[in-house]
Amino acid sequence: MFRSKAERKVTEMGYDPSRLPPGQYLTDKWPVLHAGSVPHVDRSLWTLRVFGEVENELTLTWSEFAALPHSSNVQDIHCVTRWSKFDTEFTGVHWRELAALVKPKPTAQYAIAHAEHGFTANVPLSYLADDNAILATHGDGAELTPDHGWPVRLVIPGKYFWKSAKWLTGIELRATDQPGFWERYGYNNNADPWAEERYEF
Ligand SMILES: Nc1nc2c(c(=O)[nH]1)N[C@H]1C(S)=C(S)[C@@H](COP(=O)(O)O)O[C@H]1N2
Ligand SMILES: [Mo]
Repeated sequence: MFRSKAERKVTEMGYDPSRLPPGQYLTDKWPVLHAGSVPHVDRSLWTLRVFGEVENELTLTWSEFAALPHSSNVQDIHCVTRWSKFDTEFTGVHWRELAALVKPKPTAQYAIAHAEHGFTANVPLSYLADDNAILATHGDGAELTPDHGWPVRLVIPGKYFWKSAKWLTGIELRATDQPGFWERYGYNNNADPWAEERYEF
């Protein structure tokens, strides 16, 4: 028995329906979603600043970032607007490569992703340190397109996809939490799709 029409469709598409969080439907496309316009980023001027509760604040240029060890992972992504996409492959730089350089202080408990146009997204630092989190340059085998966050986007695994900031420009470590762009707008702070942590009201 299927819980829903959406689950039956997942099965017809050849997937285990238990991979679909409640209230979601599966798409095989990669939809584009964000507030505002796609920023025009000049990668030769792009920098990534890692700052806050760290021993060594750091600003990396694109060539410095690109020289760090890269890795890949595969994961399911879930947007709060109810689309899910399975088996998305991301390639990029894992947080551990940056952590080794900046040395987080013991007080660092939360990470705020900073992006173009002042966008922010907050998570506990443990979410950023997860094996499947990544500062991605590629998605599904191709360089990210501008609308998916080129040149670098964050991917936070297992949470609604608004936690995964596109057009990343910085990571701030903090001792205390601070709501990001969508969280200030009323989205749930934790964003677990399995618990349907969508909105605060
Ligand atoms: N900078 C920025 N990143 C963002 C957003 C945004 O508005 N600005 N929206 C988020 C939301 S709500 C989603 S669902 C995903 C969508 O990523 P995609 O367009 O690559 O599918 O980006 C997230 N990252
Ligand atoms: Mo979203």
